[in-house]
Amino acid sequence: MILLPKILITAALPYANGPLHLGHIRSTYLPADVFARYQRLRGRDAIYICATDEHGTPIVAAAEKAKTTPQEFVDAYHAKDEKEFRQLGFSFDIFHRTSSAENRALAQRFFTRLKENGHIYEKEVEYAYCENCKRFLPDRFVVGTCPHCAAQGIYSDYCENCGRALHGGELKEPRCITCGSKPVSRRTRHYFLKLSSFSEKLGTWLKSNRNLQPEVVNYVYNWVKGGLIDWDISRDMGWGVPIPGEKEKVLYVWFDAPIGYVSSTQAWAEKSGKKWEDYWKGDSTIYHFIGKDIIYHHYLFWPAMLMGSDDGFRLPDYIPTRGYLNLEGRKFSKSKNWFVSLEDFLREFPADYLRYYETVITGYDLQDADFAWKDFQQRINNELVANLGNFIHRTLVLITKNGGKIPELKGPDERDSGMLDAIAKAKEDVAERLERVELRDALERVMALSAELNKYLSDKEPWKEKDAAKVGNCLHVCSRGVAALAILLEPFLPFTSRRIFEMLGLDASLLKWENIGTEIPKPGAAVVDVKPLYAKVPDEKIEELEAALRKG
Ligand code: B3M
Ligand code: ZN
Repeated sequence: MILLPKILITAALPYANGPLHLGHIRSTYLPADVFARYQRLRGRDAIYICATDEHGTPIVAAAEKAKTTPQEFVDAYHAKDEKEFRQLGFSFDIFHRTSSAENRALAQRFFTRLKENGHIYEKEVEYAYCENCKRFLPDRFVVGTCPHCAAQGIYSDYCENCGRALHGGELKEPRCITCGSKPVSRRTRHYFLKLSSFSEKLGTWLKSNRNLQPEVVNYVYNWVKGGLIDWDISRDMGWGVPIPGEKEKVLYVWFDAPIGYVSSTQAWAEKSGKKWEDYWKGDSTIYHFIGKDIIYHHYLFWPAMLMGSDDGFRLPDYIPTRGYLNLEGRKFSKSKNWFVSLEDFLREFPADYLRYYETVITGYDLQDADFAWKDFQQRINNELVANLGNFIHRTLVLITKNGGKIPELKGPDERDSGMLDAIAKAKEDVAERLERVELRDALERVMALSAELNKYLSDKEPWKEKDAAKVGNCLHVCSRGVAALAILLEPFLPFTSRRIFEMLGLDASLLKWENIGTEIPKPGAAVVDVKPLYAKVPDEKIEELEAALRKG
């Protein structure tokens, strides 16, 4: 038996605290899905793990606002997220939850081990308390001004302007989010992870792991050099993973959230008769896809937890980190109604339109991108419809008119053979880019192949050709181009890919990387139910969507 290399792919766990929008999928769920699909096409043992992040003040605050309980609230959003992710074709092996029994048990185990290993201590602290609401005010229960960059309206655990994790009591001009009063200070006992004592190990790891993006490592390394502050991992509240031996304290959501990657793998392994340790503790490669707002947590907290638990865990191999998505030049904001939800989008357009557009505007870097309806329309109409859709449809219609069967290749001329070579070359180029997680470049390379095929077909003009063998050769080559495109596109546009396979009468079991450029479909096979793949996005639709956005 050949042992396949194991690949573990995770995408940051979405908070189950509100509807997903176009920005959510761009940096994490979509790139991770493209990558996971590619790995599976190569026949590798790759799993894609995700879950909803269901603890913490973001959830409690949102549930209170919606006048419901945290449990009911997360149940509803877990189901909604799962449904929308499925509609987008995200191929999770499991979409689990951090409130699961597995996650609770594993988070408690991490806590206990870290404590036994001397990495956790208890300390009395002064903590923000609202006398009006009669509760402590951790994290998102308080807003104020960032002590580092002076940005306003910042939550007390993280500054979304300068990207720093904040510590209790640091926030300037704090206010209770519920009643707006100024919190007082109360003493309470908290648990701290000695992050400071991991500085050296973390620094060494950051410098030695060559797979990490240098632009990220540089600034994380500066944080380490600047001195890491011990991390407060307990909260005085009821919603969360209970701290062993405590009555009214739970673990900070950022402690149990990354553990959700592991516990969800455990739940998947349990169901599918696999060993989760093979992916987390064995000879595997671990990829955590994240957005740039959670760098601190994945490059420092999480590796420190893994190191300190001393439980045989691998450290992350790759942490592909990408920038944010804006909407027509401004930040997405639900409260300001500057927002397009996944649900809204999927009501108007096929999932592959979004997968296409977001991939072509996203590089492997921290750059932000902009979702603009007009740009979206142009990309879809000029690239997806006019290049890809047009080539495939022309080919299949010509084959239909020519007897409806894939012709044989008999004595190809130089141009025919050259086109087949170009398909083989594209296969290599695309693979090389995908291995490096350069997904946009890979998709651009597939589109370049499609353009080449289009040109080949136009230059050959089989509709004018009298020599039946020449016509046959051209359509044979084009049909192989169509099949190759279907496989090359599968990671990016899975719905398109399957539809092409149906029209070529190909079985889905042939969707394998190794079949790119081979003689599929076989000569003599019939094309089936040929229809255009795409429809143009009309001007009126874009005007309508722009107007809806501006109206709020
Ligand atoms: N839920 C924050 C976010 O949605 C957080 C990610 C957890 S990943 C372990 O970006
Ligand atoms: Zn209050």
